Amino acid sequence: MGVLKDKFKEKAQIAQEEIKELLKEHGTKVIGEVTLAQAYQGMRGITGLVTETSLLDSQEGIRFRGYSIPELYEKLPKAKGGSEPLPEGLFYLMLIGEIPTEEDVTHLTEVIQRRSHVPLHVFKAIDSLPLTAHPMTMFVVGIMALQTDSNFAKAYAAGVNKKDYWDTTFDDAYLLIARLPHIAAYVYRRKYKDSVHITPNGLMDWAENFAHMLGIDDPDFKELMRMYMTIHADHEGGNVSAHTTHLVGSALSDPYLAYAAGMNGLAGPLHGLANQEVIKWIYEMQENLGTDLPAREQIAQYVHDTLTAGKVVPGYGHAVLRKTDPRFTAQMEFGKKHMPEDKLCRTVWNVYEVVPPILQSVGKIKNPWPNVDAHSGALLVHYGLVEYEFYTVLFAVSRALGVLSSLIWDRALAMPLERPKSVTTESVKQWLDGKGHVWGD
Ligand code: HAX
Repeated sequence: MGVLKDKFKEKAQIAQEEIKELLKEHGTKVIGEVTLAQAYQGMRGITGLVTETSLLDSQEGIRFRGYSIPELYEKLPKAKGGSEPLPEGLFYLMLIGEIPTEEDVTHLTEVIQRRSHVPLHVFKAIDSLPLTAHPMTMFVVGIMALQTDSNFAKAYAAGVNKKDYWDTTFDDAYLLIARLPHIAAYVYRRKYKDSVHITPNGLMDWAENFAHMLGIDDPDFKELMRMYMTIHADHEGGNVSAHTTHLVGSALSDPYLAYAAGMNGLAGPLHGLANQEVIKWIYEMQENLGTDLPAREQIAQYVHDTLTAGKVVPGYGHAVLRKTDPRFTAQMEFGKKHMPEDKLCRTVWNVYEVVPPILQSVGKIKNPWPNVDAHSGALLVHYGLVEYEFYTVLFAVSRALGVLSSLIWDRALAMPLERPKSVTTESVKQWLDGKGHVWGD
């Protein structure tokens, strides 16, 4: 761990100085204004956060430290014989801000493997839940049980200097990332495979070992896991999972508490749970229409029925994006390469042709295009991972890379307690009547 930590420390010291200067010179510059509508409507479009790891462009999609998804494919190291980027490399990039060499990534993989042992009480905590519990509930309970190992919490209790908060945050983040695949695989095998668990293989890379522990050793599935773990890792700072992790972390809650909180947000159907909702929606459509390859006209009718029933079309729309999500495109390309005749994938591609014009015609929907969740389930089903309630757990394991590298940066940059101002409707009415107000002039 030492090499990466030293490199991070060096980068963080430079960034601390730069930001200090930047704020000294430009700290009073205005970067936006806030309307009353924004305060009531989910704060869309308000710029009020700094997240170093990635930046989302509404037209182009996500860039990780300046690199788009196609650029990551070109530049990040791959497994031997593989063509998908290794997620460890993305973690390095988000943390350090530079594309790692193959040697850097191999080192990172080895360090992660050495730290992947999960204490027994974590499994016992998961086992105490009924089998009917949602996999995300089991997963988050596992993370909370692991919190007993927090180095940050111990260091804080011992009175560590605030300048060193980042150090144990770094250690906790690393340990969490190393252990999450085992916890997630344990949840999967407990719930769906009669608790027949698979021992981790210390010679595999992070995503490969995860696939192995899930029980799917097909080399193409391992490639899918490398891709999946890479593209789901981060989506700048305002989305619910990233923002929650940052917010809870800002109270100096340790990385386990902060990440668990973020993953509770990911478990919402408007966020990460949408990946299970998409596949559920397609299965219901197939059942309703009595075919596993519905025609475009049938899909169109089903979409209209969904909207008429007052429900959302899962996997479509986004709070920031206004074009097809490049993470959807990456998955579609994977599908076209590995399973061009797969009926479920073909249905996803037909849905992609049918849904956008219908959503556009509704008028109020700002983004009619697919997001990351519209495709992932169909690829997973192809390799036998059919238990769709588990899909958000996969997302959560990947998301750890982004939100935890951000949390390390939060600590290194001494980001303070987050505490925006709120108002009441009564105070708004008084302000509008010119009778005084509770916020600035
Ligand atoms: N189907 C039907 N209606 C939709 C819609 C969709 N896919 N997307 C947006 N709308 C509706 C909204 O519900 C809203 O309706 P009301 O005014 O009646 O409340 C209206 O269109 C305007 O919404 P918007 O401004 O376009 O979108 P928001 O920023 O409010 O919400 C969401 C963004 C992602 C939550 C939204 O598009 C949605 O619910 N999509 C379906 C669920 C989904 O796929 N979520 C995953 C998003 C990506 C992600 O975080 N992955 O983890």
